[in-house]
Formats: sequence, C-alpha cells, structure tokens
Amino acid sequence: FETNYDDCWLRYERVDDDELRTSYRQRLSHAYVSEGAPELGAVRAELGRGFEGLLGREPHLWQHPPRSIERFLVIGHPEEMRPISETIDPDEIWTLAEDGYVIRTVEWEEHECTVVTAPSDRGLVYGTFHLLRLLALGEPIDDLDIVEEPANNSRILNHWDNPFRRSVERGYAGQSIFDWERLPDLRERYVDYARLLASLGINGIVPNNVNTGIPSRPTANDAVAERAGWQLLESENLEKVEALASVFRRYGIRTYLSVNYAAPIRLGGLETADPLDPEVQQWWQDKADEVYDVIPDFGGFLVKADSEGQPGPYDYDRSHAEGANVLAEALEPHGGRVWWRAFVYSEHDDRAVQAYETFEPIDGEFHENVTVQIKNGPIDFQQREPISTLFGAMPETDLGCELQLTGEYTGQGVHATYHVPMWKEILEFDTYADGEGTPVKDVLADREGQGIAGVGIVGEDPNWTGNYLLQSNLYGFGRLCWDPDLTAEEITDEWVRQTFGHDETVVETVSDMLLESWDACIDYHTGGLGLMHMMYNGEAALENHYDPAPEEWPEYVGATGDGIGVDRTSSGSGYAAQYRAPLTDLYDDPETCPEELLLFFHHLPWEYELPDGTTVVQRLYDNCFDGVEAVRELRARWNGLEGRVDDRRYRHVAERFDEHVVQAERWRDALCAYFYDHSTVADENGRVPR
Ligand code: GCW
Repeated sequence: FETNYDDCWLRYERVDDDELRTSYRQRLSHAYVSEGAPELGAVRAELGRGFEGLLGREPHLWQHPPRSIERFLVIGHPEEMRPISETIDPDEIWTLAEDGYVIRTVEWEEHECTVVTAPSDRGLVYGTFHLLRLLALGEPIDDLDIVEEPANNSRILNHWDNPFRRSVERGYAGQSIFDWERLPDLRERYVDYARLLASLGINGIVPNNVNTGIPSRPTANDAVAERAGWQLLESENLEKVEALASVFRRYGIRTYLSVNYAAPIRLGGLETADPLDPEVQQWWQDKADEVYDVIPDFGGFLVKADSEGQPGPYDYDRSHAEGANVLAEALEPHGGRVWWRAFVYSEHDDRAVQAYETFEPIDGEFHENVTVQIKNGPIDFQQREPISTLFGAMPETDLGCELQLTGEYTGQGVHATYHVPMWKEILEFDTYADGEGTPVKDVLADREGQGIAGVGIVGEDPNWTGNYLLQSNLYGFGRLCWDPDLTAEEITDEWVRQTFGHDETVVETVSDMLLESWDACIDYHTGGLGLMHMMYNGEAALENHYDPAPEEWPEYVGATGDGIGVDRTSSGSGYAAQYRAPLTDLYDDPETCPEELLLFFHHLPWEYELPDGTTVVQRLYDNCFDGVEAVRELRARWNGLEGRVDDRRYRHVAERFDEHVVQAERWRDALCAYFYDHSTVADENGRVPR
C-alpha cells in the first residue's frame, strides 16, 4: 500500500475561511454527475477526495437532479443533464475545442446550479479539476462563467525512463515510477500521477526514453541495448503498455511509445529498416495494427533517429521525411501520430546550424500525421538559448516544441531553478514566421497536429521531483501548455497557494524566490552574456553535466587570448542568418544584439565595451558573483520561513539550498578562473584570484 509520497498541488487542505467554506458547501455538497464513460468515474472519485479535504465532507451524489435541493452541482455532457443544460446554448458547447469546457452558474426553475459541461469526457475531467482548483485557491464561486479551451492541441510528457532497468536518463528524483517487471500489475502511484497530469490538462504521455537502446553504430553505451525501450513493441509487452494506458485513459491521457528505428530488424527479423523497402513498410503496418488491437486509443510513436547513435533513415541514405512517413502511414488508419525529433547534430563546426539545415529543406514533405518536435533552442536545453530557427522556417509542417522540465543543466534537482520564466520567454518570442507578431506560442497553437512536449521530471522519490520546490516545474509546464498567455506570476501564485496554503508571507516569499531563480542560475552557470555548455561531461550518467568544466568544450565557448564567444553571425557560422529578416539583422550586429545572447552570436574582445561602459570580461565576473549572491539571498528568504512551512518540507528545502549555494560558488569560481586564465584581465573588484 503506497501512501508514502506527496500529494503535490492536489493536497486539498481544508478551506479555513468560514464564509467561503459555507458558500462552497451550500453550492456543491449535492452533486449530480452523469454516468457512462470511465472518465466520469475519475470525476466522481476526484470530487469525493477533493471535497472531503477542502470542505470536510464528500459530496452527496445523486442519480438525478435533486429537485428538493436549492443549490447543487451538475457535471455532464449537455444531453445527459437535460433539462438543466437547456439553460446553456448547446451550440456553445459543441463548438468548443474537443478538450474545452464550461463552468457556469445557472438558474434552473427555482434552483441555482453550478454546471460543469464539455463536449468530451476529457473536458469534464478538466472542468472538474478547474472547479477544485478554484476552491483550493479560495476563489468565489457564486457567479461563475468560465469558458476554457486549450491553446495547444497536444500537451505531452516525454519520459526519459529506461524500462525494466528503471533508471531515468537525466532524472534526479530516484528511479522510474514505471515498474515494467510488475506490469500489467498496477500501482496506485500511476493513478496519482495521472491525476496530477490531468489536473493540468496534460493529454499524452510517452513512458519510455527516446534512447530506446539499439545504437546504429557501436558506442560506449552498447550495454544499454539489452533490456530497454525498444522491447516495449514486442507482442508480449504490449499487454503491459495497455495496462498503463488503461490508467491514464481514465484521466483523458493517451499513451504513446518511443520506438527504435531499427525495430523491423531487431523485432521483426528483417535484414533492413530502409523506409522505402516494402517489407519494412509492411512490418510497420502490421505492428501498428497489432498495437491498436491491444490499445485502441494509442497515441503514436516518438522517434529519435540519426541522433547520438540511434539508428535512423540516414543509415539507408533516406531523408528524415522518408524516415518518418513510413511510420506515419502505418499509424494513419488508426488516427495515430508520429512525433519526430529534430535533435540532430554530428561533427560540425557549429552544431547550432544543423537542425535547420536538415529540416528546413524538407518542409512540406512530411505526412499530415507527422509532427516535427523541436527543442526550444539550437544546442540542448542550456540555461538560456536563443530560439530555434526552425520555428520560423517550416510553415508546411506540424511543429511541436520540446521543453525540458528536468534540470539537466539547471542544477539537477539540487538547485531550485524554476523554468516557467524561461518557458514564457520562449513562448512569447517573436519568430516573424508570419510577419511581426508571430510568437512561438502562436506558431504552435490552434493547429491540430501541434503542441508542446516536455521532458519529464518525476521519479520514485516521495516528493516526486527530487527538490520539493521543483514540483512547480511540472505544474507550470502543464498550465502553460494549456494557456501560454498565463503570466509566470499567475502560475506561480496558483502553485504556491495550492502547495503551501494562503499565508501571505509564504505566498509572496516563495513566489518571488521561484521567479528570480532562473536569472541567478544563468548568472553563475554562464556569466549571463550568452555563453553556455561549460559543464563536465563525466562517464557515469549520474555525474554528467553537473559540475563546471569550461575547458572541456572550447568550441562552444570560443575563449581565446584575444576574446570570447562564438561567431554565429551571417559571416560566421551562419546561425543568425537562419532567422527571419529583422532578427538576422538584430543578432548580426553586436550593437543591437541583446546583451544576454551577445557571446552566443559574437566573438568579442575581452575588453569590448558594453553600453554602460563595463567590459565584457568584467561583466562576466560581475554576473557570476551576482548569481551567487542571488542564491544566498534565496536561501536566506527560505530560511526566514521556518515555522511558517511544516518542518519536514522546510528542512528538506533548506538542505537543498545549502548545497545550492556551495555549487553556485563552485561554478562561479571555475568560470571566473577560466575567464581570467584566457583574458589575463583582472577583476576590478579584486575578487578573482590572479
Ligand atoms: O544532450 C542530450 C542529453 C541526453 C538526451 C539527448 C536527447 C535522451 O544529454 O541525455 O538523450 O539530449 O535529447 O536526445
């Protein structure tokens, strides 16, 4: 029996304002929830749990609208809640996006009803969680009129979890929650994870790593090939996948799988995986048919091909479009989709230019049910990157944006780095794809095959995310996928209140801490002028990418005796030239290039003067020191909450902050020493040893 893990933002603590609680009880204690779909079972269960916590009692569930009761709650499709639904124009519901919903206070005969209605079962789940959130946030519900539709059609989590071995690549919260040895036996934890995701509107999950374990060329990782993700497509494992899918399905979440491009060889015994080979095409079709026999609402395949040793169409001299389309054709009759990653690079002078060079020329060649999934930036989830040029370059292709929840480069679950401000910057960035005013969020939104994918963050740790505060990254990711117009402040306030309650000192302190944490992280990890990728690349997966090692990656940093940074202008590696016109000019000129990306685009003299008269090298020193100061400040603010946050959570986070400070200092010292070694310019304030 597993109850030894945290409820996260679904704590449902008692509403302590008497007036509010009374009003909630009056309106919601009696409920009529229509029956039928499995999702409605999830709705009832959640109402029971939520009201018991928030209001101190489970709702009284009726089989019919209770005529003797003055005020009650109604949840169901319009036709299942007649005659009450006649108070709402049915067209309004049926024209909503499939996952949309309405929450409205209506008068029916002499009753006042709180109605949650939607065109789909999934919408009812989302509407119910929204209602519960209102209560947890202490919002009035006397006169509700909420109409919600998700901006992004697909809102998917990608787990980099290695099946059977239960390790999580770049995971910092313990082993994988998915126990493939025991499946199809289910764990309560799957249900609770599904609840967390559904409360945010996440509608897809890929439970296995994109590294599926059969390298196309021999690599140091060969051992990985043995029991790994590629095996989930084996007939005897599909039953396990279906068991997992059956849990997520109740919460409106479709299950996908990462698949290996060489599956026809490894699983099918064919000689080749050439996408133009008829036998290969047939194999994928048969496999897709089999998968859908077992998992009728299967979402589709996620593929990492020709990337970091994974096999792909390049093994057969075929393009990525040819590679993706064979899978797409197999999934198409079943309504499935291929999510094809654009994360490709190899030996190249500047890796940043490669994804665009590979994918832009084949825009328009992908089947309709292929989505090209692009990491937010051209390198790899660095602390801050410019936007991937592909978002403005593939109008004929469905695009997905891949964000990283787990903190591979932002402190790996030790540092409390909140990613929402970064994601806001990404989603609001104007690509000029369709003239001025085409931010990434609009490029992605409102197109059926598009959406946002996030690299997951949870593991078996009781607090799910390693550092308790990082639950906020899962929360914020889901909320932004649903509505990228929400501000970072709004999302943060929601998370803190649901997680820590309504003590205003706590709400304000934790919110400010989270909102400021990303800036600090950039400063001590990079110096804040657009440098990146200065981490240690150890052998053991767990130590990788955590410690500073700027010397290890000279081509990413561009430090020489006379300057620092990488020339990615139109006359350099050409990355800047891949943007739409005004951006190219902006980045090409060091005078107009935003300071925070200056050294990403330019190699500049150490003593190049910034607009305020400070030199580049001095600014790097200053930012590194400011970053550490900021982390100390975060720690001090957290420590000020002792006694206001329960002891267990207080101490856990406080310990993490002690380590966070130590690590930030190590980064600062390593970077400053490196800058000094190459520049031999002393820190004006004498802080950097000479
Ligand atoms: O840079 C890398 C990460 C790998 C990851 C890869 C990817 C899943 O360090 O761990 O592999 O990105 O996104 O495919």
